[in-house]
Amino acid sequence: MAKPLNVGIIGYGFMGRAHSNAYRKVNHFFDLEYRPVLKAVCARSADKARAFADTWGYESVETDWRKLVERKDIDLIDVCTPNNTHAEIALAAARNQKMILCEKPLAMNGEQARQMVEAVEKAGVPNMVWYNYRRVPAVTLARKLIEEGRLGRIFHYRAQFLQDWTISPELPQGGTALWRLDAAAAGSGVTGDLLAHCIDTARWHNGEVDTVTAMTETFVKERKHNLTGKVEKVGIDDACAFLCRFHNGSLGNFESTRYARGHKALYTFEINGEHASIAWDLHDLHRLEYFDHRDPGVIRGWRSIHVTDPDQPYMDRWWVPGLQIGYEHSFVHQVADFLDGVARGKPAEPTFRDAYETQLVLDAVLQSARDGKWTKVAQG
Ligand code: SOE
Repeated sequence: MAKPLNVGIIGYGFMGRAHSNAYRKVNHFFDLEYRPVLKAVCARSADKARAFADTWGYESVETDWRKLVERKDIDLIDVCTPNNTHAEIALAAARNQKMILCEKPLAMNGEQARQMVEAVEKAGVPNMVWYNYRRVPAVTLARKLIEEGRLGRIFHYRAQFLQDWTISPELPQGGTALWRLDAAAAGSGVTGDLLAHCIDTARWHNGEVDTVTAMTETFVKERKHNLTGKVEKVGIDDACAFLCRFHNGSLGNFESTRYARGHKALYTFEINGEHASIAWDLHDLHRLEYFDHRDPGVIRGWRSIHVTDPDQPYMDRWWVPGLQIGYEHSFVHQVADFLDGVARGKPAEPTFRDAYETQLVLDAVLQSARDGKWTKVAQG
């Protein structure tokens, strides 16, 4: 029988649901030493917390996260709140010796992230950041192919994350669901929200980023603020594009926007190496496109690998070959890897320290956009 690991989750939005679903499913599909127990959900509104607890099966409800992180019956704190609250909660959770899982981006900026890294490392508590796309089997397979050297020297890493949900100037900023548009709560716009994913995956595939040059734009300059009721200046970036140089000598090209009409969550990447190329698209997440120049000329071409076979990452845990899985499974995989890491005393990536490096790239991108200059990424 797996040992219970008591979870206290803070926040009940989109990510609260994605994580809760993963906690509930993980032991049905993975053989693990630990079993998450949904002990408590915390939200400011008792009614909403109670409704969430009833839906997902949490045993209790808190309305003050400070009480939750002090509770003796909680082993793990899961931070699913807006970005401006991550640091304070994580520091308190570390002081209380809790394991911590934190939503991305880790913090509002590199300095905050550094304090969070120090706190979890000083406390010696397992920690991880929910950069879930690493655990989409096709994305994990891409990393495996790169590690095996199939691409050879890498020349280009290209990624985009395109959405279109904020085009209307009537959309307010701030408050539940719309805090991503409020700079005070989010820190930045698409840079921290979407490019953070692309950077995390890119660093995982292709190593560290040395320098960046970026531009950002805020297309809608003022929006009504849900918390004050007043029309206020918009402080987030609606779009961001940057070029970078990776440490391995390859060139990076990244773009994100919430103004790409027709695209809901089009996260794509393409990697070009001396022998082979790889491409992936979130809208078709179970496929990995692969081109290998070493194939005989008569049959050479892009092949579309349907990632559903048991010898492909994570797929031995699911159905039979040919039957695909989806977005929510990336979170199940992440919990499985975390619990496995706890059992083996070997932390699953990305830890806070790893996510801190991503935060430093985000800082450099935003700095470069302000200065209009190539900017060196600080060393963590
Ligand atoms: C924004 O719309 C968002 O929900 C991000 O916050 C998530 O991290 C991303 O995976 C999907 O888009």
